[in-house]
Amino acid sequence: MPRLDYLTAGESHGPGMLCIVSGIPSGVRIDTARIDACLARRQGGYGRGGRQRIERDSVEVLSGVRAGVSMGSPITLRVANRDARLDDAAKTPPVFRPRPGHADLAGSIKHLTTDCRGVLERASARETTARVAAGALAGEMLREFGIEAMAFTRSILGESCGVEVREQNWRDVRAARDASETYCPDSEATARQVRAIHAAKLDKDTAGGVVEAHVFGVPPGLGSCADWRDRLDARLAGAVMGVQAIKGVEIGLGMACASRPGSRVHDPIGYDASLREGHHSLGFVRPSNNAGGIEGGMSNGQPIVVRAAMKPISTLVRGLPSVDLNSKEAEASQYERSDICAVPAAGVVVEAVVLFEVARAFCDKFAGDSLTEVRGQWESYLKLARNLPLDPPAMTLA
Ligand code: EPS
Repeated sequence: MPRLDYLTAGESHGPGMLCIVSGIPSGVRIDTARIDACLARRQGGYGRGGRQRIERDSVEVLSGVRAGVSMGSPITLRVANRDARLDDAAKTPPVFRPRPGHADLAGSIKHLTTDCRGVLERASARETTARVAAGALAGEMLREFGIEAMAFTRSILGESCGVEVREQNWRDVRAARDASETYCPDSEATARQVRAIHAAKLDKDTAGGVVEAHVFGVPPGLGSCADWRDRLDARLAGAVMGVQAIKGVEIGLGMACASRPGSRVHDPIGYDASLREGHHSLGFVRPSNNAGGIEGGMSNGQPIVVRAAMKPISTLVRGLPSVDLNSKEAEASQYERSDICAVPAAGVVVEAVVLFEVARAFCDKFAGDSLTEVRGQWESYLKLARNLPLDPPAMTLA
């Protein structure tokens, strides 16, 4: 049984984007309509460019699923590119004037060429189509255990919303997000964000922002404090930082922890016996969640909260100071059709990669070839954890 993992392949203007997901147990019902709904959401949001009017992202399942149910073998998902023209040099010409902020300069030097085309085709955020498909697939398994994620736009160009997301209101927040052009659950903040994106467009400029992901239903004990590679916060940060254009990641209170004393950072621990049986927290309650659901590299039963800062898109209509890589003369960076703002889409991508990492930690803890076996592991662990202290009592170190 391989660890839950995935690999993506595909270029922005190649025939399509692929992901191969290994380690999904057999017996998981896979609803491709739900995966397609995530893909459609990723294509949307105010500030997107012309490409999204061409594409109609939808998954084709090439392996690992039989009659809508996972088989325990690698699952291959393919999303076709309608704007496929990689081999047409007239339509996808070489790029010799690298865009500051894009992969163009570093990648072309790395590959010992002055044509940035090959590098930018793979570096393109078109690849996030495959990651959203992988995350949504992992979500199909997690929903069997009551684990769900929701991400939204917190701010764009500093235009911020102050909504507080809790276990009790997150579905309402999600509905408000889905009614917003910028995927922000506050209509006034949405209007300000739309104006800011529009102003950037008029200025031939671009806009970045902050997205925030929450995961609900995660039991305590996913991840590890024993090995830095398995710390859940480290895995989440790596996965989110691995998303194109993300420059900052926070868990819970994040950077703000550094300017508060401990008494105003650490979430008090309480116990509510009425939540012992039916709730994944096993009855432990925390009046605040500054830890973002992770302590010591492990989930603690509270919602997991991850925030990410996206830089503005590096393709500007007006260009930025650059050089021609052949002549080394100063020139404006090359313009290619692009988005003005992809922050709403970034929320969908961050939700997917966060969900995938939670699924990976879940499968590490509750390993099994079939969903039935995984469920058995999950149930027996929760039963033991609920009934602590165990009888006979676990050995303690003197
Ligand atoms: C991107 C450039 C644009 C974006 C693209 C990312 O593509 P194009 O050059 O074809 O207009 O639209 O993102 C997507 C295609 C997508 O589906 O998200 C870039 O240079 O990173």
